[in-house]
Order: sequence, then structure tokens, then C-alpha cells
Amino acid sequence: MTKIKLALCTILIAFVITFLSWQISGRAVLCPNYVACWKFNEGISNKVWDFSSNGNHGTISGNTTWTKDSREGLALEFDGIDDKIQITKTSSVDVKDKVILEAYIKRKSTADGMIISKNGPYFLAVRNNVVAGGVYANDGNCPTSCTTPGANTWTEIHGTTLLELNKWYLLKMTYDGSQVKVYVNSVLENSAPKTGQMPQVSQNVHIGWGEPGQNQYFKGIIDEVKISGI
Ligand SMILES: [Ca+2]
Ligand SMILES: [Ca+2]
Repeated sequence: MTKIKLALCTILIAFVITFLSWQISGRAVLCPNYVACWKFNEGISNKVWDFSSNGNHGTISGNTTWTKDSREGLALEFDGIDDKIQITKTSSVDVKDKVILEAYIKRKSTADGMIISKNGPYFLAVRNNVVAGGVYANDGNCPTSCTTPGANTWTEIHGTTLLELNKWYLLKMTYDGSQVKVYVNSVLENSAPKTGQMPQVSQNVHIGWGEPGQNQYFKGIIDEVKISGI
């Protein structure tokens, strides 16, 4: 009897190991060309998995709510008070020359809100009821107050579509080393010239909130968040 139990336990353990290995390897192949890719389909924990191969898994704080009101599977609803996700910085999020940020959002408030942010090189947000995207890079130009030629400066641009409440939108910010652009539902809404490399800073990536200076909690639902460096 003991041998049978031992055999069953061995089979069970082997199955669990195989299943977990399959999950980890399966997770990596869903977004092979992304810096990070969060599906928000977990539904049972305070973790969100990065489905790229870079291990940018996130930790939820503030008791976000899992919801079936999503673009695919599940999504996360943020309360606009203290809900956020922190992704501890890895070298993969230190993109230098190019970046694309994108996410599906459904607003539940007309307040400003940060969607995804790394302070300082890049962010995607809702500000004044339109999409806002920003890049911090060394473009060789200085504002009049700047005393160090070639210092990093922000370029922030805003879209034109008024983002209604309770309606899904795909928001995107791109920086290709020559232009910053923002898109709503894959339609280009604004662009501005920008050159230079983004700095490699120690700050973590956040979803639903930003570091001080980008300190706006988002109220609404977010799904399918991606960062790309290409
Ligand atoms: Ca909360
Ligand atoms: Ca989802």
C-alpha cells in the first residue's frame, strides 16, 4: 500500500513539474518580440505574469478587482485611489533608442490617470480626457532654464479624441528616435520631433500609477498591456 502511495505521489509530483514547466515555457512564447507583455488573465493572485521571455512579472497592491469586462479573458479594475502594479526594474525595460507602450483601457472617471510609466524615460496616460504620451531623452536641446547642454528633456504630446467613460480604447505611444507619436484605436492623433537616447534609470515600471511627478492613479479597467523596444 505504501509503495502504491509512493508511486502515486511520484507520478503526481512529475505531473505538477511538467505542468509548471509547460506553463513557464508556454508563457514565454506568447509575446516573443516584446520587452514585456501582461495579459491580465490570472484572476487568482496578486501577481501578473509577463508573457515575454524577460520575466517582468508584476505585483498588485491596493486590491485591484479581477473582472470579466475585458478585451480578452479577464482584466483588472483600478479604483483610482491606491491600486497599482509594480514591476521591479530589469535590464530589459531599459530601452534606449525606441519604445512602444500600449494598453486597452476603459475609464470610470474623468480624472487624469497613468496607464504605464517608467520615470523618467517613458509613459502612457490619460490627461485632460485625451491620450498623453511622453519620452525623456537627451536630444541635445535645452529649455531656457537648463544649464547643462545636452541634458535630458521631456517631450509630452496629447491626442484629440475625447476618451468617453465606460468605453474601450486601445491607447499607444511610440518613440522611434525621431518622433514621439500617440494613437487611439491605431489612428495617429499627434506627433512631435524628438531625438536622442533615453536614460537608464533605477526606477521601477508601474501600471495604473506613476512615480512622483507622474503621480496619478487610474480609475477604470486596464487590459493587455505591452512594452516593445522595436
Ligand atoms: Ca484599493
Ligand atoms: Ca486579459
